[in-house]
Amino acid sequence: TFTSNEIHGGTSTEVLKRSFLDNLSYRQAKFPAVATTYDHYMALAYTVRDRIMQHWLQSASTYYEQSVRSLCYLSAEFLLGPHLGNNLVNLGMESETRQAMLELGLDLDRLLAEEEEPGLGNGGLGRLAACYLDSLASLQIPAIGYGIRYEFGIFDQELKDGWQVERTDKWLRYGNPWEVARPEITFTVGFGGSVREQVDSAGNYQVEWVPDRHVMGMAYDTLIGGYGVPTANLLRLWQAQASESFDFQLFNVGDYQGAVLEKIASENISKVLYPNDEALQGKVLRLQQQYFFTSCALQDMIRIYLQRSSQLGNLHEKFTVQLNDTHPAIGVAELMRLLIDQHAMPWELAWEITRRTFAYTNHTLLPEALERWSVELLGRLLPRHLQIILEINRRHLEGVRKRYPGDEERASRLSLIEEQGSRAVRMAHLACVGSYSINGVAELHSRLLRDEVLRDFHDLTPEKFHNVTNGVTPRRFMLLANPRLSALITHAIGDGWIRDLDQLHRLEPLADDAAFRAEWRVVKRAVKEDLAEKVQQRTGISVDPESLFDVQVKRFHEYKRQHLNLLHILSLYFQIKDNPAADVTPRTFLFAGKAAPGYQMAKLIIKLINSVGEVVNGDSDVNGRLRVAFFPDFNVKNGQWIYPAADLSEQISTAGKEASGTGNMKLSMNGALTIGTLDGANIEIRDHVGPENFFCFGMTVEEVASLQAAGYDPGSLVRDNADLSRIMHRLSDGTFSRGDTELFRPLVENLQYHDPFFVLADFSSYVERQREVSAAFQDREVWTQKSILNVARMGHFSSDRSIRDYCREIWQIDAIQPNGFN
Ligand code: 26R
Repeated sequence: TFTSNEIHGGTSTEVLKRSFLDNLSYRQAKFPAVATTYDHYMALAYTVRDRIMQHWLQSASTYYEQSVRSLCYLSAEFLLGPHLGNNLVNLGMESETRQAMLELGLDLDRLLAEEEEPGLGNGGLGRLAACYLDSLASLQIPAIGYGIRYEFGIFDQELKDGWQVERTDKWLRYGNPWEVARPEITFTVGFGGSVREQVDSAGNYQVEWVPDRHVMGMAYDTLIGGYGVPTANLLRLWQAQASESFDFQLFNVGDYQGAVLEKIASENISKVLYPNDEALQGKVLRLQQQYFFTSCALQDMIRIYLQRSSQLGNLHEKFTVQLNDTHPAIGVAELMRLLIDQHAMPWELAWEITRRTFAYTNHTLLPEALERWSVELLGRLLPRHLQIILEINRRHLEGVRKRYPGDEERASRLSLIEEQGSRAVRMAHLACVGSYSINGVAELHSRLLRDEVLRDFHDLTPEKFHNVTNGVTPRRFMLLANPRLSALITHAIGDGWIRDLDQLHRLEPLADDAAFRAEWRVVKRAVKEDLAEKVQQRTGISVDPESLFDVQVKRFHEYKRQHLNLLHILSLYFQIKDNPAADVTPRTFLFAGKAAPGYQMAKLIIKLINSVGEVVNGDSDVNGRLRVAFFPDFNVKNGQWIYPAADLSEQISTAGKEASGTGNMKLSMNGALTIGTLDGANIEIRDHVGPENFFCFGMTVEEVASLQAAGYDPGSLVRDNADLSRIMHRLSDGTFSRGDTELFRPLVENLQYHDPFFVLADFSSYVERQREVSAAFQDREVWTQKSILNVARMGHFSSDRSIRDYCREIWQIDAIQPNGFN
């Protein structure tokens, strides 16, 4: 017999079997003879969750007793990926679990495959938030992640005739064993209505916001356990629920149908993730989502604070709030409202606390992704917040005018309100004024923020500006995704690298060890075979594990230039057509990624990849030397298959456009060499791995700017380059579209006449560097050496390093060991 502690916390094979069978009976309500694989997955998930729960209870009670300073990470997206495998890795119980399942006649890998991943994010920004949660827990930093429990996450992608088709993601359909519903933690969030101003009996000026609608936010908690430590933190996601008490009773007496419809409208707020990145739509539902989760998070933070203290004057000492881009930036106005209207605080004190509470991370420089909300719309949805924003702006501009007398242009540039055209609130400006820290996500990006996009704010408050280069978690993206490589590394240098990624440097001498290089190649070969099998299953295309795996996986966007990659494929293809006996290095071009459903050009690029693939893959002159495959439905799970198998990582955005990139890090950490522009974190990756182990090409930010200024004429590049003009011609003559000369015209014309992302300008440089890649791959010993050196020198790009930077430079938060585990 086992104690309760053992049943819920033990990790021996015997106790795991017992807990698993208990959960199958008492939580999943199944007897063994009728239990499905999914039931087994659920029973195992509950078993694992209990083990993290113990850690969380210890951590939470320690945080409470010691009244620690904590981080609130506010993000509209958390792209977590499957939990089960990651939790087994972090708890260090994978092999015991595998054994326990085996003894029960079950295969752990089959159970792992059952999990429907929570895709509550679009791409980089959401996945970064998930990596940071892993590092915060692993570094034992008291933290809460706050976001939205979307019922439908990012859509599932299918391909039909080479086109992207979107399918709704019903991730909650069969239940979610990882979350704990907290109906007792529910807050009210108001919308609309009006603001009443009055003078009370004591002569005090009073403001009262009377919303015309209320929605409830209910908490759902997911535990995030650290790697190899007894610490766990919370991810608290808010679900919208109709509020019976306010609307149902008060406003809808006698109109039952209408009341139910209104209930549905309220619950729509957390229904679906907006699948657009980097292009604003200005939809009111999106602003409702942003305000909804931000208000719930701040109310929850104040509730927790008031458990230990009776007045809010020191709120900023116990909490700091990181804004993941401007999506939660309305929080600046909301905290002011809560302090002033709900807690009777004077403006000056409330402003002091607010400014010392928030810190802001910017994730994009693209003008179309900078959030602006029309004053009219914001005033209708959140009249009190608009009033507060205008007052913040009045005081802010008063300070600006005092500092720069007569400089009205500067004042209008710094204003929170854009006055040209229809008036709009600039959310990035609100975030800058209402925070104590502003940071970019890679050195180049932070410099461009300081010198260009937020230059006037830098002039005003240079001390607020920081850089924190992004990082990714080696637990998920090395240990879990690539167990073979991880075992080889651990065998060579011990397992300290998993918590301290700089220890990978110890691999450097082994790059010169022929026996180690051979083992490295055995691993790479094996993971390429695994991926080849998946590619065959998902696409029907057979690829040769011996060929160079050339991988570009990320969201589809013109600035990321998947079409530049395509132009290179076409240049190789026509080279073979000209001379079928040409000596070409066999390559498999693998693409994966989703396009925003409304982004026609991105969808056309996906179609073109598949169309080119059809022709190239079926051409007997090519004879299998080139293969083009599009792996459908790129998500965290599929990424974990792809990253380990890449030889070459394509990071080819127009310089100055990719804020950081994080896929670049995941690929390089798994031994891919990069072909990349001097953009985002590519620059720092190149500095770390050494320029001789990185294929750099293309214009610099400065060169892009001067070409732009001089007047860029892409058409002349086509005319002057025979290779390029043939490619452009063939794209529009029906060669890749079964005779249809119209299909790809929008793409071809856009490149010929506009080329806003300088694809053609970087083409020759790219093709030239790709020739070097092909040659380098022929010498496997040298290639392997470079691959090992890439991994050995990527320690800097662990999200542990990023979180340490944030803790030291921005948050001033220390690690805490849970009591009872010392
Ligand atoms: C406003 C709305 C349309 C919107 C804009 C942008 C919604 C979502 C986004 C996503 C952006 C901000 C994003 O994901 N940016 C990426 O952040 C990563 C993490 O910092 C970077 O690595 C990556 O370069 C950047 O594009």
